[in-house]
Amino acid sequence: MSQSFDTRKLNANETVNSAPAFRQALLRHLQYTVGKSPQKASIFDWRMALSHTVRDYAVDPWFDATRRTWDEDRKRVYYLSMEFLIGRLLEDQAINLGLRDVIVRVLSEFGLSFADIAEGEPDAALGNGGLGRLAACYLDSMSTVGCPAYGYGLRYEHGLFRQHFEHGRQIETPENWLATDNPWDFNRPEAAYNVGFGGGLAEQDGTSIWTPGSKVIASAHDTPVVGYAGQWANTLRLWAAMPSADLFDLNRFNAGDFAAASEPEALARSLSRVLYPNDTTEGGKELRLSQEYFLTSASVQDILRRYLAGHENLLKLPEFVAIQMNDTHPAIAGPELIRLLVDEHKMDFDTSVSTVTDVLGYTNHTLLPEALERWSVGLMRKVLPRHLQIIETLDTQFIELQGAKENPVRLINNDQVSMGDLAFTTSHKINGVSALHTELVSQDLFPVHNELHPGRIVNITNGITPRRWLKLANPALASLITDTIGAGWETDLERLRELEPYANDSAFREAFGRSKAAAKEHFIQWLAKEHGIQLPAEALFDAQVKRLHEYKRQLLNILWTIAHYQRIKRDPQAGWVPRVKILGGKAAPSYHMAKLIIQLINDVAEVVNNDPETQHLLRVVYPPNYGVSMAEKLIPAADLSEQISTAGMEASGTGNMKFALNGALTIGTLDGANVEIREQVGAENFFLFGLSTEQVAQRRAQEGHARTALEASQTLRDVLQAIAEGTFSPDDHHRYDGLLDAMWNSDWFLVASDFEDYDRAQTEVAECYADAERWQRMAILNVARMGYFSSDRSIRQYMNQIWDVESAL
Ligand code: 26Q
Repeated sequence: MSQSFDTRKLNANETVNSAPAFRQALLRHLQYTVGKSPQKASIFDWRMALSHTVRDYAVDPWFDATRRTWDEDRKRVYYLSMEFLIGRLLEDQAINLGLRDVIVRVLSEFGLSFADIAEGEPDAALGNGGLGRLAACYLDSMSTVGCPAYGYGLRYEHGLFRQHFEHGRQIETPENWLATDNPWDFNRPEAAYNVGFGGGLAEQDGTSIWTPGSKVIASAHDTPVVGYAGQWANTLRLWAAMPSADLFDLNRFNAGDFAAASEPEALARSLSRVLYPNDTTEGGKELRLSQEYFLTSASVQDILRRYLAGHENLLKLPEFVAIQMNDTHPAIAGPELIRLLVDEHKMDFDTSVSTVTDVLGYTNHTLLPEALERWSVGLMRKVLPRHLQIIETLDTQFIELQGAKENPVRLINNDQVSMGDLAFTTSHKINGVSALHTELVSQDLFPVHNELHPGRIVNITNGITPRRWLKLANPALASLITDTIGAGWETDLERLRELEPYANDSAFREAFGRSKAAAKEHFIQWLAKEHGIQLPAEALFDAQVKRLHEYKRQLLNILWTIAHYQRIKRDPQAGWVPRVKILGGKAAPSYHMAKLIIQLINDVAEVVNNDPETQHLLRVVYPPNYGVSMAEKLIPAADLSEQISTAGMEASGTGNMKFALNGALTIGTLDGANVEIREQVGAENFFLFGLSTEQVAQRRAQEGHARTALEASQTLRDVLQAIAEGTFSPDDHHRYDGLLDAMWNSDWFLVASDFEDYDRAQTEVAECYADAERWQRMAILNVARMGYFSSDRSIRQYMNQIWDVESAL
């Protein structure tokens, strides 16, 4: 790959990249696609015209890549995911196509700002959190490294709910990203498949015949995903659910019962209506299981159709097809593929199992028992009777494989199908998402599988795309890097190492400081404009943004914040480092404790921010509706990154990587990818605290550990007492009774056990920040040593270790 950016490689027709050509294309779209003149066009009209123009540039590399994959008969990767948290696309695609500077120039001729126009695009929020964002980063990297690939997902009408606060409480409202046109979408009504549900089984010549009771049409919508420098492009194919024509009850309609006539239609459409807002399982929901099957069946049919268009012999499927399951959500892919090979293509059962296993890979993202998917046999029989039958056979074979074991692991336990065990038995490779997590997956989650199939479990530590999370999100730091080490780091992130010597260069340190100040200023402006909140630029920006979860311990953060507040109150003149506590993230609508923690944070903010004695030293802000676009502004502005989960509970984390890459220092536990980040950046450039995974297990086994820890910490007891006295909830002294009770009597997440050490680490943070030169040095070394966490590295590892596929570049 070229080191310096070469616009000629962006497009076959190099003249297209000039400003005059771009202007002409833009004005053409404004007039003929949008139907407006430059004089009458609104900012929305300009965004539509601009998006269509940029999209045109994506089409040539997209066609080329598709054609070459066919002509060269290449193996393709299929990434199946219930979530793709892609966010906005306009600036991202513009950057990858090398068009950003041209766009800025052309728009300025019309008195328009690219930033303002881009801001109007709704986030495609088709995911909850880390797992969905990882899928989006991997799409970008697969295109950038030239891995022929398709992302398959659902085209939810409503992505993740919108969050706002009323009296500090989270309120959810529907998200509506498709309310206005989606300019990136190529509708492909010809790519449509029937997906069957329910019905019954019949026997014929010893094989089963499944006759579904109903069917729904999956209709494809494609988005081109261009890699950096426009050398390759893949497809994100999202399925929309459509009622089959015979669903509309014409008799009822003609009889005047219009509402009832459209009921079955509405039911069919519900399969792609809304994303489930939980990032752990919500058991027993028929609609969720149906959504998972809908995605999987449509995708697998599409994959086989494409394979059979160029090949006949299904035994060779693994030579040309790799399917990756993003967690167990599409784990019905195993039984579905076996069903198609056996029932439709007449392959024998055992051959089909080994063929399918060679095709499939499974990525595990969690160890939490409540997050491991299980579906009741009753529900499976109702919705997918043939698949249940196949799973029962696989279960029998798996028991046999374990020999005369007394308590064999089973795919079906207590009338529940364990999707993790199913995914394992139907995959040739299973991967965890950080070194520590993979270790725990082998030892705690799949010890028996691991012994039966040594070498099947591999680690692929997560990564993030440096295009969106540095070049796009942090233009000031990105240009400083380019000015210092030259271009090329965008696709070779290890080159950031060349920055290391500059940590000792005072001129560079100053420039680095200015880039951080610029990112802070940008965030401050945005926060003032969007939320009317004013922040002091010189304060330490201390950020924890991620989904709300007890194991992520936002509670530890806010309890320490209260302790800090109490100390400032006691001695306001003690030379405190001014701090802004920034929190953000959504709680699952039914997760009561998580919502209570949000309310506590907002209640504390109300008191702390309005205290004239402390205002200038401590602020707490919780901007609502955290998502990809907010992250792009917030993360570059942070000085300190809070990665404080109970050890052993965060599979990897990827926010931790985004912060460190943008020059924030981490305060964190030895959990997930924190362990590897610390190894890379150096222990001396990382604020470590807390119990290790092993110590967590020991501590939990100690009777009354919560009380013991509390009795040892006067600081924490004072905090809990203030909460109990209603200091932060004067209107309701009992609001936090449940939370306090959990702290004293169970504390599963060991907030009390880790409090004192966290406090020690936070004191170190403040001391360090007071020494600006030292802090700057540490921050620069963090940036310089984060190259390993590029998602390009992760994707190359998947290609080599799991998919056995080669780059087409
Ligand atoms: C399953 C069934 C029914 C309803 C919802 C779900 C569901 C949905 C989303 C279960 C889990 C999720 C999301 C999980 C997730 O985001 N996990 C995170 O994945 C990241 C990428 O690997 C890791 O970095 C994080 O550590 C992990 O928490």
